[in-house]
Amino acid sequence: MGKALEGIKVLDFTHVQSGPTCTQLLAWFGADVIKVERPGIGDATRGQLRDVPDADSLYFTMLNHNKRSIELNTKNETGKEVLVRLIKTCDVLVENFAPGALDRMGFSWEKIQILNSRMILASIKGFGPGPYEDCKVYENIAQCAGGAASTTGMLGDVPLVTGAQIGDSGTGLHLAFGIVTALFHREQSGKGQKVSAAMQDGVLNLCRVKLRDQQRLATGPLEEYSQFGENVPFGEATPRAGNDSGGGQPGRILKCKGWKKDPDSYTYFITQAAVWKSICDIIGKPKWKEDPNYATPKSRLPRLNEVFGAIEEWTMTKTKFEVMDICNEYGIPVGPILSFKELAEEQSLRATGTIVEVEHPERGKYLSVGNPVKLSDSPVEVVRSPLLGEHTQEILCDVLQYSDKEIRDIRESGAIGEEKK
Ligand code: CAO
Repeated sequence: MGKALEGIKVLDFTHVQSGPTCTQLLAWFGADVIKVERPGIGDATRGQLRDVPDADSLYFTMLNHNKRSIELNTKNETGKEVLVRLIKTCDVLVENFAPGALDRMGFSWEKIQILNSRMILASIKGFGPGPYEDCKVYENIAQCAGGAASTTGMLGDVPLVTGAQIGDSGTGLHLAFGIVTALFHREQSGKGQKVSAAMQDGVLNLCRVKLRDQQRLATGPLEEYSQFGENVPFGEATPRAGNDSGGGQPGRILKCKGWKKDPDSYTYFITQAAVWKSICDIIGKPKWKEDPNYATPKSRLPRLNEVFGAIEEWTMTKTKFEVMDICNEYGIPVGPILSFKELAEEQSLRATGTIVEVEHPERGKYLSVGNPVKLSDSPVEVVRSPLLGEHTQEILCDVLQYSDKEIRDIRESGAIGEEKK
């Protein structure tokens, strides 16, 4: 049986992280992703954060698996003709250029529709229509403009960005969902459509619980935030809440045995109401089960610091993995803080293909994150990223059906760069 997106051709004009995340997912599900890159230059990330001289960086290789690369200067007249043929042949065009770049190239949405009415044009921009629509945006700007930074960090301290790339990879995921939905719609309508995902919108979507809390502030303090028990008044906006869970089941990050030497010897601990009695027994506070100051979730909210202080006294006597083992027996939700060293070595993640080892001709073996979404009938084989222009000849010949003579002429025009050995 074929892969889920087999037969779908994607004209991939993406670069850096947000767009490539999206097209990599489509490639993993079986789409033929043709990455268009400037001759001799390519995606800027090929050369960024290089760890092996003259080899494509990990930044690039980890975001561009299972794609083919064609070098094509789309500002050259012959290059534009090749691009027209690509647009007529492909199902989806994905881009995350700065605002207006595709129009400046001469390929507006109106023109693309005339060339191929079934084409789906999918774009990532920093902002949607409005005052900031012309701005360039990178990850951390999106985290700030989408509300994540104002709610991340400790109360009274500076806003923080997070290591999770919710602006780039998060928006790439949103866009992939939009593309697949538009492909599904095309089955009925026979027509393509424009799919837009703004990074600000994507981050805001992932932070929607904070907009929930913003509105709850109008009716009183947010009692599950630690500052409530600390008698710190709330301001006008959803505050930073440190490691508070922020949900209906209070949680915190607590120290575990070895925390003084190991910066990751911590656990997340959730005081889920359903297992409160087991928590009391495990931490040696059996009287809290019946004590009206601790017995109900509501009664515990003003004294979260005391409650988590007592739990931490217990977690500090155990390693983060012992806490996990003991608590899991009682259905208490906890999670160790795993370092990237631990994740890289975790065999269960290797077994599921979530972490994969890939062989690359320029750099040898490296680790990457595989497809986090598993389809039972569309297994993913992670194939190394393409070298710059590695597939120019085969795409011109096999996909676009140019003759050898035509390819020589295209090459002479300077539209596709040097021939690869
Ligand atoms: N042939 C010829 N020209 C090409 C080309 C090709 N194959 N591919 C790209 N170009 C040109 C573009 O047409 C553009 O030219 P003009 O500026 O003359 O119109 C130029 O290369 C630069 O493209 P760009 O504007 O996208 O790149 P940048 O470095 O100036 O900006 C970025 C980078 C990321 C800030 C911007 O693309 C952006 O804001 N993108 C949208 C938001 C986004 O995705 N941000 C996430 C980035 S991290 O994942």
